[in-house]
Amino acid sequence: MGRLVIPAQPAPFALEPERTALLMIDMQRDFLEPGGFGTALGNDVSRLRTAIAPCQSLLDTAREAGLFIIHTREGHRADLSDAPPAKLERSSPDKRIGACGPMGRILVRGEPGHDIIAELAPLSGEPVVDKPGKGAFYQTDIDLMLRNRGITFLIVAGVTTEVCVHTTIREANDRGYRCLVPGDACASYVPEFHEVGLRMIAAQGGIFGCVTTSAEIGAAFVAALVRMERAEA
Ligand code: TIU
Repeated sequence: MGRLVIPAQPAPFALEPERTALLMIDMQRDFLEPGGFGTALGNDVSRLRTAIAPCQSLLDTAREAGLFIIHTREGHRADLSDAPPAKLERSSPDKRIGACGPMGRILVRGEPGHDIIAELAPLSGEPVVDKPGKGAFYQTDIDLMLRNRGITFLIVAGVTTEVCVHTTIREANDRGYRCLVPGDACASYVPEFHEVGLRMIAAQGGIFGCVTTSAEIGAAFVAALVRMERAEA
């Protein structure tokens, strides 16, 4: 497909599609639907729904372009042996990780709440990485999977902007990946944190990466696909 340049802040982001992966971070029922971990933490989970349509559009673009797609899920083993006591103790016993809620045990693997929302269900061939922490690189094999594919560019979307998306971008940036964040495909329970979180990524010359929109990414890939079809005709 050749090199693509996507308008972004603080500067246009050039990527090679063959070396680019889309990371969909934690678009799980536990965060986006009422009665899960997000609710247990005292949040209005409806705030995250703005990211769903832009994430669907990114998935359509990535699937059409043949990008490597990885979905992540935050959660723990049923015996909670991989959940640090400091993380468990943060909430009251009836609302903490492992407690029973309307979508099963909160943030536990295999429970209904741990699933990715139906609107963004992974297709077969799209790996799902289960992570015990906020960052997608901490105690997972995602780095190995990306390096095996020669991936150096990451498009990172999902929830929440200032928690799991930010932590993942910081981890990726330190490992040498070039990160692009479509801001509208991320969301936070706290709108101010979303805005500031995006500004923090692009500040200081793009200290953690570049920020764009799902529409800019879609348009750049559509234009590249059209160029390819014309060249083949
Ligand atoms: N996925 C993710 O961001 N985990 C969180 O716990 N986020 C909150 O904003 N709480």
